[in-house]
Amino acid sequence: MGRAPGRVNLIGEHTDYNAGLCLPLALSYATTVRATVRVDRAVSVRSAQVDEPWTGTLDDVGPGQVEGWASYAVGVLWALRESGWEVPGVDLEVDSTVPMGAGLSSSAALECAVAVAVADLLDHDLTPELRRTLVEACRRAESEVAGAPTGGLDQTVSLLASPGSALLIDFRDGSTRDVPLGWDDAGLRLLVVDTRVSHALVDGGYAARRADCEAATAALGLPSLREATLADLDRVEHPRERGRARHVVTENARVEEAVVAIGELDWTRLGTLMTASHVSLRDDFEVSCHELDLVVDTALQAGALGARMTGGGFGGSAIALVPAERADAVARAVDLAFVAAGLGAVHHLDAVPSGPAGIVA
Ligand code: GAF
Repeated sequence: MGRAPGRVNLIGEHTDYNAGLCLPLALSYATTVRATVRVDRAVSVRSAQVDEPWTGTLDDVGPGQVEGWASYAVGVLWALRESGWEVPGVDLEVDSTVPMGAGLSSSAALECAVAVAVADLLDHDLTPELRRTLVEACRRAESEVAGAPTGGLDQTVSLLASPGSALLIDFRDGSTRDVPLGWDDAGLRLLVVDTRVSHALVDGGYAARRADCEAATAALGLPSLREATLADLDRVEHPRERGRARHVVTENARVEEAVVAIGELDWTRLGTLMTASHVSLRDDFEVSCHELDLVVDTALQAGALGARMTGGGFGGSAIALVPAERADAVARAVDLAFVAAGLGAVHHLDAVPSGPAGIVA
């Protein structure tokens, strides 16, 4: 059975499709996929969570051919075939503890669990090189079949994470490095608050942000925003595009600083950088929302060292770095703030830095 984790991004948001830096970690919440080979070319996908089974054949799967949640699963079969694999007809049985629509990468967890399950069926060893092939197949499934033009962060961490570490990903050259997280020893925990406001990356907001970044890159005449400096930004005439670019440039710098802070066990500094990232996403990139801002502000008032939205935004989850003895108080303060604001109840989860996708019994 294939198993792949969801993720939170500690810092480095909306930088992946700008050849930038990200620092996500895999969660203990994961999706499993049992793949059974068929003798014909039929494909079926069933989920314990979603009552919408999909059936078809390998030939029915491709860009523009499948809609809904199953497109993320069967899109991987298409992408693996595109990369030259002889994928047989399969029955896929999906089960998951990754909350859907919470910005915790349930889609990538599904794709990566399908990918490792199929790799196992075909007797491929999960070598580091094969894992990178699977990252690319899952990314193609999501953008070309499911129609969500995402940047690769989620699939990369789901397939390449290490337990106890965040994964520094440099999207300029695709390189990755483990960044061990020692906050347990300092008595800290990373809390996740799912606002239960659903977001969908196939909606226009994400694609519009990408388009703004591309326009700013073109205005600067650079290969990507990774090459841009703050001083360059005056040359981006459109204020909205300038704000998007400012977020990306400052966010890359914050990721570099965060890696240093983690290495120096400077958790106060890490918290400050996380909060600055949220402000930049809220004001310059405009992907936060009232509920995410409320979680962040409330968590900070209740004693968090830092807090920010995580993932694509427009709803989903926020994270907060908190002293363990303040964790309950922070969670209760958020609950009360939501009641006071007349909003629905949030879900509280824990971010335990976990291992990557693999095969389980
Ligand atoms: C979503 C996307 F899927 C990622 O590729 C990334 O762009 C993220 O939003 C924002 O950092 O999770």
